[in-house]
Amino acid sequence: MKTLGQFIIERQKDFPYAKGELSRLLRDIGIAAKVINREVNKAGLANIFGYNGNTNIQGEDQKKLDVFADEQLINALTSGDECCVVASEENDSYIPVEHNISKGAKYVVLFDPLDGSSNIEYNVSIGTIFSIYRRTSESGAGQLEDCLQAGKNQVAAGYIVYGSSTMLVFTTGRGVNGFTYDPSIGEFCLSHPDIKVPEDGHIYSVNEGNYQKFPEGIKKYIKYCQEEDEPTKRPYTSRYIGSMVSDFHRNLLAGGIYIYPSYHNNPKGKIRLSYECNPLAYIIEQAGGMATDGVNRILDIKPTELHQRTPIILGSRNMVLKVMDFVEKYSQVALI
Ligand code: AHM
Ligand code: MG
Repeated sequence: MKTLGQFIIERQKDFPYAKGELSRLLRDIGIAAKVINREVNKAGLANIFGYNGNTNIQGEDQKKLDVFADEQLINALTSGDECCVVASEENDSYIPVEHNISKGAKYVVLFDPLDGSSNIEYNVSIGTIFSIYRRTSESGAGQLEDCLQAGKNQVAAGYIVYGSSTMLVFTTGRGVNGFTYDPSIGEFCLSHPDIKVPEDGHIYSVNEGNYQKFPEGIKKYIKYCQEEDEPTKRPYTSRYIGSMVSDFHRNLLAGGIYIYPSYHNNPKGKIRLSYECNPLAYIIEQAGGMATDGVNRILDIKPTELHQRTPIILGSRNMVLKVMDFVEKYSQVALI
């Protein structure tokens, strides 16, 4: 059995000039994940359900657990020496780490502290998603430009899913590895080495309640998924949890596709480019899958604002290619 700590140290040997900063960063995220996991698991007992009375920058009501997870990650990341700036879905602005200026901190971490928060009350899987970049600014504390990098610049990305068991899955650009939390020893242990997403999947995940508002290409693809066709094993199975990280995790292992498209009063969709789409796009590509907004590769999109949203289609390669065909054929206007 290999723990996350052992795995990280082992991998670091492959980078002879690395100073171990990225390893320490991943370890810090792993520790924050354990604390968040503990609170998520006892949420029904502690007074931590419900709203805290505030709204976040996107106008969404904040829940107590969202805020708790956010604080845990900010503390874990800013108390180490590695980060020059962090930014989170729950905060209006980025947070420069002033006290790390003299230490030459070079990493930028963006995260969604608790994805799928509409499910918190109901014992449904939720997760944490993170994305790590090297800074692009030259000096001082990290700045907005460091946070507005295209996803292809990521040096690592991952997520933790708090489900029937808790798992941490991450990539540093050399494959995807999954670790299951063993509460009896308090460690994440390697359980899913070198994850590859099946090229052809049979699960589609989309909020079909919005069907009438979707672009024509997406509507046609959903109908395609529902048609009977023996050779392609259709109809496909519909599964939508409403926690992207959980839908993504299942589709990564089983093969499938997650779609959150634009719809008419919401041309950019709902999902945030830097906190959710980029890290999951990096992981899916590392696992052999694809991620697109319908036209552009997600990892090529250069964000212009911190909380930017984008339509997203990601998962098994052949399923994503199929959606792109439908989009090209039926949606006169590009998805974005
Ligand atoms: P959140 O980060 O505030 O939880 O929002 C993102 C979530 C995704 O996890 C999920 O797939 C989607 O929003 C669900 O939205 P909808 O209820 O519109 O289908
Ligand atoms: Mg989210």
